[in-house]
Amino acid sequence: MCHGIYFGNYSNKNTLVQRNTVTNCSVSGIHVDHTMVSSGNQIKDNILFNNLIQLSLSDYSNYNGPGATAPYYVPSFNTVYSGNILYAVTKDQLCMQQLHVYGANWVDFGTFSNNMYYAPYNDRSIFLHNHNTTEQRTFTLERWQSEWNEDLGSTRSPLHLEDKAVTEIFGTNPVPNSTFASNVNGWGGWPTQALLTHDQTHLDAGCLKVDFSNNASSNVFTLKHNTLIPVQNGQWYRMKFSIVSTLFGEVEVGFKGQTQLAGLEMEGRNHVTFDTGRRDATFYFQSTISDQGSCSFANTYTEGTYFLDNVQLDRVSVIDLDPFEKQQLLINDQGVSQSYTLDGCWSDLHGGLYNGAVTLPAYTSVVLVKEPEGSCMTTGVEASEAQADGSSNSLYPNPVSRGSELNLLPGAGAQRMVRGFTMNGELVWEERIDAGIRVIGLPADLGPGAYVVQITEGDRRAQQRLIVL
Ligand SMILES: [Ca+2]
Ligand SMILES: [Ca+2]
Repeated sequence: MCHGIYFGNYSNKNTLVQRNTVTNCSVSGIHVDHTMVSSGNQIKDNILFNNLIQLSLSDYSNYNGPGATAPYYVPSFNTVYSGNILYAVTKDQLCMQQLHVYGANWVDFGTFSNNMYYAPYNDRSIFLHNHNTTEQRTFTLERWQSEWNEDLGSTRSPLHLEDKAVTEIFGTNPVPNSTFASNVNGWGGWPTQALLTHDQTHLDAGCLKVDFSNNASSNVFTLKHNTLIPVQNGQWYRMKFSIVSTLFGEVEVGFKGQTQLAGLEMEGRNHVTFDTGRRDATFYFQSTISDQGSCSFANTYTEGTYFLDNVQLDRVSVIDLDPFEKQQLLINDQGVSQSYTLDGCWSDLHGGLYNGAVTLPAYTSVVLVKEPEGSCMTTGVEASEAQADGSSNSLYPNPVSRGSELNLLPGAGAQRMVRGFTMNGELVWEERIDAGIRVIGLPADLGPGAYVVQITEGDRRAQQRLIVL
């Protein structure tokens, strides 16, 4: 067990753990184990970054030390957790884990406030495990706040990052009736007590509504499209969809092959949260089967209602993205302030912007998140404009206002192809430009942010970063 800071298994009272930085631990940053006499402990203002679990809580040691009395269950503790930064750098790390060892009822481990639950690659960042009942639950911060009435002043990362980038898309989306423009034909599921209806009030110009509250046949409803589509062993796929609901819940999603119908196997199994906030979910998997099958969405009758739209399953080529190119921890372990050189524009979790350098006071640390260059430019942090990546400036104005026109420098007079990618490498804009055309309109739905625009003319290709304001 590799914990950065461990509350011992004997007796801890009135202990303050404050303003520490803990990083790179193979288990937890801080492990707050409790005994039956644990009292008055506080975990405040710590920075926990890139540990497998940032903050781990348990009542495992209730069996140990003074006061230990069978059956060792304590319903609540008065431990305080406030002002901590809990930063999960990869999709497999957690912001908080709680192990509830001795009772069927959940333990209240104390008071939680003003923490930052940052998990840009997976917003299901809070995990509770009851060893007594074996129940496991995973929460977004919003659901944890709603159901536990804790952490009401706490925040989560505004970012949703992907761990891969698409370098090529093969063919067109094979999912039938994927946008539900006028009906939900071609979709069905089991058990038949679930109601599938066409809804025009959520998501994009028509979507599918699932309503499943009658569990006479099964507690779980599985939604699929009826026409089978193929996957090939060893190929990568990108599954995308939009989802929203009127309540908190989850869908288990993936691709179910015909050869997998009798069992629990599926390709690319994932869990995606739904709630009142729209999610545009994207994930990737490498198929282990060559088969025909369907995209599959399963939910329980206690979380029975959701709206679904824009279902895609594209065969793609992908590359892995390094999460440390977008997130970093700087630590000053010296007794004097120090300056650190930065590559480009970065922000701290409180919104402070740093361009080119950051200065840390003695014995402090900071978590920084990469920002588009435009963030520093438009706030005047840096006077000079950042240059495009390795190419001539072929687009202007840059930055450009959303929805306005963009000038292209004259080409050789041939037809050109313009492609726009997000900084994650996702293709969001593709347009063929006739010879001689030098002004093009930005797609109306291209939102503010940084993009890479690639212009191909014959066998020449130039690319440039474009900031949309
Ligand atoms: Ca509490
Ligand atoms: Ca639609």
